[in-house]
Amino acid sequence: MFESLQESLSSAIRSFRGLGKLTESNMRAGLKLVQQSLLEADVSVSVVNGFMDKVTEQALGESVMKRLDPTEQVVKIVHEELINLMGPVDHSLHLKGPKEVSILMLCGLQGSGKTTTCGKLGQLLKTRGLRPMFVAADLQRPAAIDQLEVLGNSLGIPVYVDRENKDPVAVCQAAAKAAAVKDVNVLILDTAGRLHVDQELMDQLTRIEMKLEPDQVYFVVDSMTGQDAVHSSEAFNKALELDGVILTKLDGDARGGAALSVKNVTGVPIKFIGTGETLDALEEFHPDRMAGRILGMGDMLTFIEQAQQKFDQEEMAKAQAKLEKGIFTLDDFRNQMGQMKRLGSISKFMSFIPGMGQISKMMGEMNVDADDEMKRVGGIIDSMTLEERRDPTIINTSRRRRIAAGAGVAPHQISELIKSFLPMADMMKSMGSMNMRDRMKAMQGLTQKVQQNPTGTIQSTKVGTGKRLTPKERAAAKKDREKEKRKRDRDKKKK
Ligand SMILES: Nc1nc2c(ncn2[C@@H]2O[C@H](COP(=O)(O)OP(=O)(O)OP(=O)(O)O)[C@@H](O)[C@H]2O)c(=O)[nH]1
Ligand SMILES: [Mg+2]
Repeated sequence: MFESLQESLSSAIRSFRGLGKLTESNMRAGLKLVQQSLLEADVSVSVVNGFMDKVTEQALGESVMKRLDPTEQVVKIVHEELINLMGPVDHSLHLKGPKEVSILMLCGLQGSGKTTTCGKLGQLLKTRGLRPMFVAADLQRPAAIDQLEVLGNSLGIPVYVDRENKDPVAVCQAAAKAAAVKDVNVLILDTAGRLHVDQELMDQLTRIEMKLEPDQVYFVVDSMTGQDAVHSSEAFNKALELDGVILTKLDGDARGGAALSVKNVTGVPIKFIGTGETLDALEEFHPDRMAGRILGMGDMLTFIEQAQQKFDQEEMAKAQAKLEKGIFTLDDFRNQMGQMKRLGSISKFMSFIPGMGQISKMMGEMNVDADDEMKRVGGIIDSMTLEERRDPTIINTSRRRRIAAGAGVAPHQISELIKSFLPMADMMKSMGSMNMRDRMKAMQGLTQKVQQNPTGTIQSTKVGTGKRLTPKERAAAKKDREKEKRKRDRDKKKK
């Protein structure tokens, strides 16, 4: 999401970091880069100007320049102003009590994602224990009704359809009557779209709004259309009282202009974002998390929330109990990877983890696929014996060769896996006994490390373990390594 904006903003921030001491003139130069990034991301010019005025005023203030860490302060100011720009957002759907019928009305231009979003909202309401019904109020195309019916069938949500009626207002009114009888407590109106904002469409929507008095009216808009999305939101907000914007297709390569401008230009906040074609790809929009994502700080909270929904709670509790006892083996690692898979693509979820955005991009450039990598690692662990998984330090050359043959990889890849696993295991173990606050702090420390050195593997801070190799063990390890190298050279020659 917003990769190019993320990239250009991080490079603007790096330019501050490279400066050593900040002066007014190089601060201004750095801020100019921030401004450019926003303009390139298609944020509307007036929004950028207002934003930069606020940021500049604070950044050049005495309190910032005098601090030991002015760059961090600038990042903090930009972060806070981004949050102010997009928020605040009230996520409540403002539904009536469960015994009454509430109405959500979706409107938007053609192809913006209204019908898909109906499905996503329907599913969300169901998981909240409500009983939604879709209303086919798009009578422009007969296929629109079919699309909604298919959607309703797949979700087990009833659909109110009247193919004879040509007046969407009458259809909605009849649906509201039917809802009372049908044991339904939320109606979701799927209205018709047009290619452009036109008077006829607006009149139709205003009539529906007047007659049905929906509890919430949402404008569904395609984020890929950039500033046009902002203009159409403005036009719809003039005709209807919009309660929120739902910004779709953020999984594509939208530049961010719409997400950053809508609230400021229209006064209507973005309430939800669509992040994919599947019906679970709807997220509440949190300006603070989005600002964090844009600044490459990752979005741990969304990650944790989605993880909590999808992870097997029992497995997680078992893993946690083990961690508290200071146990984290390759088996546990393998299990966690299995849990991660439930979240879908690993690559997608890497973008949520602080500092990982850049790494996943680099992996992409090097043609390394995170999902393939996970499969490979899984294969290696599968080829180990139980004993080896519990204590990988017992893996010597012959064991390594056996595992490599089993997993179909080169022996040095086993060593690499173990080398990166051990510090991670240390970290996991030390976090196991922490409370949530300390854990977040540890995560933050890790984030900073990754940001300073995004390509490096995670380095564990050395702590005395009391265990040292004896000279004899060291010599044996060295011999092992040399033997391994000779074998590799031989293999290479053979090829
Ligand atoms: N990638 C992605 N695609 C989406 C998202 N939301 C909707 N789409 C796709 O956008 C296309 C149009 O979606 P619809 O829901 O039919 O749009 P609509 O606004 O109902 O269109 P009309 O009824 O023709 O006005 C479909 O191919 C959807 O799968 C999203 O968040 N991400
Ligand atoms: Mg539709």
